[in-house]
Amino acid sequence: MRFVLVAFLILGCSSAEENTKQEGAVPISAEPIMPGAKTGQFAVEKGNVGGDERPDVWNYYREIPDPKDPSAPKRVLVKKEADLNFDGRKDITREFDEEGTLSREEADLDYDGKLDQINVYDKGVLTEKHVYRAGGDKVFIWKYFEEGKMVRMFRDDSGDGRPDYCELWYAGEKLSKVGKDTNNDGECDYWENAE
Ligand SMILES: [Ca+2]
Ligand SMILES: [Ca+2]
Ligand SMILES: [Ca+2]
Ligand SMILES: [Ca+2]
Repeated sequence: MRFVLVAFLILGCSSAEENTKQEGAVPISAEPIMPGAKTGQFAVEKGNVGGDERPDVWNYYREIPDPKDPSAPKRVLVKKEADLNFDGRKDITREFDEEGTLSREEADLDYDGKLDQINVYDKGVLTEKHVYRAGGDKVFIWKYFEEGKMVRMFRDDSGDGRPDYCELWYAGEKLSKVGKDTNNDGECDYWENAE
């Protein structure tokens, strides 16, 4: 696991450039990656580290005009996908904001084809983490962060996909309140102070 993750990170730095040099980027027209995207607005580069013929890494770029050189538009990385265990199925997706900073990460950590975790970032700092129930397709735990520290944690113990157990934390260090959803509307409404 560590090895393939490292490979992914290294690829993130180098493969795009190398691919461009070697074979040129392959523009895509059938797969716009953002709502409302115009055909041809994005380019994708594919990398292969698995030793077979299939690509394992996909980098998606938005092309923006370069005022210094109008003939060569600049490319901004907007999304990166990778098949970490080389089974042909993508396991991790990372999206980047306009500054090129990580904004969202979706991962299938056990490679069963089902999402296990979503991380949301604001300017590269973690703000939300959603953990899916093992083998299922519903979120089990929601964590919310402020300045990188957990301040709220919600959990779905009943398995209906909505929180029924809640915790409030002081700056990720001290549990402050524990809540329950007593009327089954997906929001905690009965709270006790934590000791
Ligand atoms: Ca895979
Ligand atoms: Ca999974
Ligand atoms: Ca529930
Ligand atoms: Ca409730």
